[in-house]
Amino acid sequence: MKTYTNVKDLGDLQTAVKEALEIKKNRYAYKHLGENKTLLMVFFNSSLRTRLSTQKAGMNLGMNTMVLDINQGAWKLETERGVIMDGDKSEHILEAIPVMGSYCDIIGVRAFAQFENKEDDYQEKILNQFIKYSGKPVFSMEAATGHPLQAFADLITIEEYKKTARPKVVMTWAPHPKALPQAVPNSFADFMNEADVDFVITHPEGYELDPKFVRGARVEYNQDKALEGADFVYAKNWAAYADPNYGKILSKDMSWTVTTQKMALTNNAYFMHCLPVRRNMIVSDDVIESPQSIVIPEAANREISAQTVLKRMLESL
Ligand code: AN0
Ligand code: CP
Repeated sequence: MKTYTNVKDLGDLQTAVKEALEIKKNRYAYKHLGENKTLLMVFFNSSLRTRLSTQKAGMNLGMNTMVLDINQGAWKLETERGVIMDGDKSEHILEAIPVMGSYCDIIGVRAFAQFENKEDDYQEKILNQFIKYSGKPVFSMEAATGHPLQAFADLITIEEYKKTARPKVVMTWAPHPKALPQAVPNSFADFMNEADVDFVITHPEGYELDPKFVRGARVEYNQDKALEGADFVYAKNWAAYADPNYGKILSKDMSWTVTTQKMALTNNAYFMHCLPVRRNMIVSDDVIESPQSIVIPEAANREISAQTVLKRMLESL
């Protein structure tokens, strides 16, 4: 595997989930695969889970791991070509990327949508420059339009907890005080559309996601109706995608918060969220603390999704 930016990079999804579950049973089975290989993780944005789980995954495989926080101690990077660099940015990304590539064997990149220019975000301008100029395999640790390590961990979790062959999975928008990217819901939709599940998306009008990710999924504007009979409730906030409101907050309607009353509409569903989550905005204390909440095992599976991807990248070096 040379890049990991979306579901297609995994090839057959059932095979990938099977491989992940095998790795989970014996996560040190491949500890010689990464010997003398270096993983570099580059963060343009904050992280708790991705940072720790991906580093742990690399260590399980015997890799050396290095982390660079671009905004804490590195030079500020210019990303546009042709700019006269007389401002606060000391280095151009066109030098920084090949230099970073020269110190490692595999690179992970976190670069969120900036909500300044929809085209730049949806063309994955930063991630694609790493792919083009680093000379190394590159994987997304949440880029502008996707978070495929999260969605892969989510799918592994659903596979572990499902009680029926084809569970109903409902992804619901929920309110949040700040504008958040569409990366997590985009990737979750991308994976669920490929998986053997009955997938429904629910959100207020105006929050339609890019059709490239929604594809044939059912969209239901009535949250209560969508939640009926759900086996899994996947909550997430995102800012508007559609023009002219790209990156804007259109609603903070607290009637969309996932509460005990909302969960009562479901088929005793499991509650999922990628975390970090704002309690009593996205989900009530009661729901996230209930036995049906699987947010902790979901986060733990981030180590497994990362290890599966890193193993495949190491195997193709
Ligand atoms: C980010 C987001 O919504 O994309 C990261 C989630 C994994 N969340 C925040 O910035 C709070
Ligand atoms: N879910 C997730 O990616 O969390 P972090 O932002 O903490 O890495």
